Amino acid sequence: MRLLRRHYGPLKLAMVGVVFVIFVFIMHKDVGSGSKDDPWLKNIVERKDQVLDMMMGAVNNIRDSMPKLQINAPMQQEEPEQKVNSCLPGYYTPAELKSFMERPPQDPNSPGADGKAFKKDKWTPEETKRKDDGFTKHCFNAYASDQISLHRSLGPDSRPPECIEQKFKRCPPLPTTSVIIVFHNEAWSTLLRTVYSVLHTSPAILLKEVILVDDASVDDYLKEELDNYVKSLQIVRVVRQPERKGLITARLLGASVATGEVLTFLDAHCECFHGWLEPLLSRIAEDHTAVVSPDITTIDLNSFEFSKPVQYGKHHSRGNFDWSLTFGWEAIPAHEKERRKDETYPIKSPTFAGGLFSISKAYFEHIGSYDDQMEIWGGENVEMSFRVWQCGGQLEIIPCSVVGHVFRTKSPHTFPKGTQVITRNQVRLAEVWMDNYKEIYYRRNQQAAKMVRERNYGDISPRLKLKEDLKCKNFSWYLQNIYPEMFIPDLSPTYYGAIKNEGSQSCLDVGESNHGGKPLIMYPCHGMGGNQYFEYSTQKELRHNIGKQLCLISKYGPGQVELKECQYKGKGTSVPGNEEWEFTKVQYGFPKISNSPFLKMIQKIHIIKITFHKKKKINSNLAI
Ligand SMILES: *[C@@H]1O[C@H](CO)[C@@H](O)[C@H](O)[C@H]1NC(C)=O
Ligand SMILES: [Mn+2]
Repeated sequence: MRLLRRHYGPLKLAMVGVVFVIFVFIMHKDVGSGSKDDPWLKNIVERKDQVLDMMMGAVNNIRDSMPKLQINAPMQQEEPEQKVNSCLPGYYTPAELKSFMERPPQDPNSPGADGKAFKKDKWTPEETKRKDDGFTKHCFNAYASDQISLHRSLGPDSRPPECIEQKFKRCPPLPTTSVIIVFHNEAWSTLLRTVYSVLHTSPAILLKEVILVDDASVDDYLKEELDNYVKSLQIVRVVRQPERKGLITARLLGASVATGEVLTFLDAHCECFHGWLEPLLSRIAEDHTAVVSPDITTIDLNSFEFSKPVQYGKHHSRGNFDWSLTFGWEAIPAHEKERRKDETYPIKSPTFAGGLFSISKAYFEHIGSYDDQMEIWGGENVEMSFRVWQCGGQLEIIPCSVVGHVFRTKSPHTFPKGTQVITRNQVRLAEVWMDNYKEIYYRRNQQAAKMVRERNYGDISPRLKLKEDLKCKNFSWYLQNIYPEMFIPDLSPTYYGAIKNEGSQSCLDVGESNHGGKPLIMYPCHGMGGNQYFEYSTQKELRHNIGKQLCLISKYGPGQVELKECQYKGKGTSVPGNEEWEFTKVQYGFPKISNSPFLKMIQKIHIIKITFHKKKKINSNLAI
């Protein structure tokens, strides 16, 4: 923040004042001695500029030659709102970092105590019904959550020793934070346990406030009852979005009222582990462009068991994306493992999940917060990932910071305008941040391609302006420098689209979550791309390459075609015979439905019999 703003300390002002008096004096002399038609007049103007330059030069000179301590003091006096950061040498003591609220003593045999699983042997029909209702409404076991204390402890600190022993420098001081929690129809117990968990684990000197942002919940208990309840918690307050607008606008609302130096976003069903906050804030104190996520661990959606961190040998993940612009996790590569000497080192991540993270409030605003024309949810995390990296920031996971989250297998929430808002959000991000690489995405998502053809994704000019103002780097820089492990499909494949069997009117489909190894299926053609997307590459392979480079391979005989990782990986590798496909017969006479290349491929490939290339002439039952 300090780097972004110019400061005019009292010292500097005094200098300006002194020099200005001298300046006025000279000016007086000049004007007094000259007459209107005197050539002096021109000279005075020139001289005025000279004096101004001298004056500014002198001030800057003095400023630059001063020892740093003398410069720092006036800068701090200037911002009376910030607490006077005395910045003593050394490290914060545990006493200084005492949490905002002490956890009440816990009965070790109470349900879910110490982060253990909730267990229950006998269920009355009424309890079973409550449990089922909870699942229907929240897609997690709200009944179990309701039985567990809102204050439950998570047991002893089981993080790696270097995390437990990590000390935090007093200088620069750790920034304060506002914790922002967006909720929509959240269960009472998960929401309040999240809040208490923050209050019980966050140092009082760092926790400015907890802001609960209601994205137009309908349940009564989340209205007045909640307002009244949080009053007793002093630093907790509720702000409301009257209309359901989704996560993005709700977060922007929370950020707009936040007064902490750092914004920390959490979901409404989290529990924070020992010492989760300090490492996040410490990293931002060190580098204000760091956008940092905790290591997110699982709170089981059935039992509410908290998966505790392990001391040694944790295999970390980082965020990635595929060419359908879906976020995912992957193991961190060897070079990143080597860079990290111990667990206190951050993990650089090409993308982030975007649910739980901290960012300097000033930097959040500087870097364009969120695209406020994105709707509801989806794509905003990938957008922010590309933007942060391309515009000079850092996206990192801090393993010493551990926060649990209830991961659900499906969303309990409705999309008021349907799930195409996700596609629309993705198109907006592709148009702004991906340059020509956006075509790779559009080929794989026909709904997106249609939206682009119809220019039906809103105005992106404010985001393009932001990109220009911040002098952000291009997507090819991002791919080369931030995510060199990412494969880049053909920018212009020979053909692409679906492979259709004209007879059965069905399409070749990789089936659900086929990452290679499973046989393919025939399925009604949906024309959306996705699982029915194939590319005929310049090497004559048939590639299904959204998340990985997968190729159609034949077993050199009758039988189903399979999907495997492509053998051809560029220089020094070649396409094996059973991955090479050739058109042998193109049948004409089908009605031309459209000129779009998508349909062209259907017309060309579906009506041909695909047989093996020269090496082994065996028919393959590709489109049966
Ligand atoms: C992207 O930026 C790099 C420099 O970072 C530059 O060399 C390259 O030409 C740019 N590419 C495009 C397509 O503009
Ligand atoms: Mn969540």
